[in-house]
Amino acid sequence: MSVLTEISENLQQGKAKVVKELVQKAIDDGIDVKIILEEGLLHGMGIIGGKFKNNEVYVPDVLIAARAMNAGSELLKPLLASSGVKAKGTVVIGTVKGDLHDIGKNLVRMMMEGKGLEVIDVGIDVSVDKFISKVKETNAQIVACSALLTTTMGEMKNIVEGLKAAGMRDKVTIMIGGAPVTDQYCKSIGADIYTPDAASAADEAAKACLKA
Ligand code: B1M
Repeated sequence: MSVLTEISENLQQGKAKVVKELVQKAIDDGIDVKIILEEGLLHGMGIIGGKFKNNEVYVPDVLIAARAMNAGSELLKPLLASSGVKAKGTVVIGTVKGDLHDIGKNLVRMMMEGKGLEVIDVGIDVSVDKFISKVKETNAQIVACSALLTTTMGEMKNIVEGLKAAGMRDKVTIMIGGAPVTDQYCKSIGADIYTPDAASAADEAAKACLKA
């Protein structure tokens, strides 16, 4: 079995220590860092994402796989930076104002990172102004908003309106999600993309960054 396949398989099993050792071995063997990232780490995370979507694995499996991915990507980060490999796009993600639920949002972040995107997590209870200023500051192509309460999902409309008022609406793709959110709601507030789960959110974000 190649070291890249071993990285992918151990990542799927959530073996952070082994993944770290294998990534170091791959680096020492002179394998290109981009190949280690794409054919080892991102490959494994992609498989976990697909299984999560199909209910073949559950939240804890994704969390431990993501921890293994982080262990491996920590070693790659400085090498990726010096070899000029850029993230495939930038996403600002957060849970909307008044809402403290972050488990789903964190999963979306991890899956997006698993697609090679740079994800800036602004946390929970995030105001419209904070979303907008972070998008401005980072030139993000995507703003991703999570809401778990029927009482807070209305904040997503305020984010759409806030971006319009700031003259930034055409420059950024607005993605929304969370248990009470629907595609119909997404259309009604003029956001761009609704996805029901973390894996599809990551797929759609990667596609949107390719188009941007
Ligand atoms: Co709260 N809570 N909660 N809660 N909580 C819910 C959401 C609720 C449905 C429970 C219930 O009554 N049955 C209910 C909401 C009712 C409603 O509005 N319709 C509720 C309530 C009422 C409340 C409080 C008001 C309770 C109170 O204090 N009286 C309070 C509100 C606090 C606040 O936010 N201001 C509250 C508090 C809390 C805790 C702090 C205790 C805790 C949150 C801890 C944390 O997140 N760190 C909590 C929890 C854990 C839940 C439940 C049990 C689980 C939520 C969760 O993490 N699910 C939840 C009931 C439930 O959902 N069964 C409930 C797992 C997670 C992986 O799923 O977040 O849906 P989810 O994410 C999914 C998708 O939705 C999607 O991808 C994820 C994975 O595939 N997704 C996106 C999420 N964001 C996305 C963004 C995207 C795309 C997809 O694009 C950008």
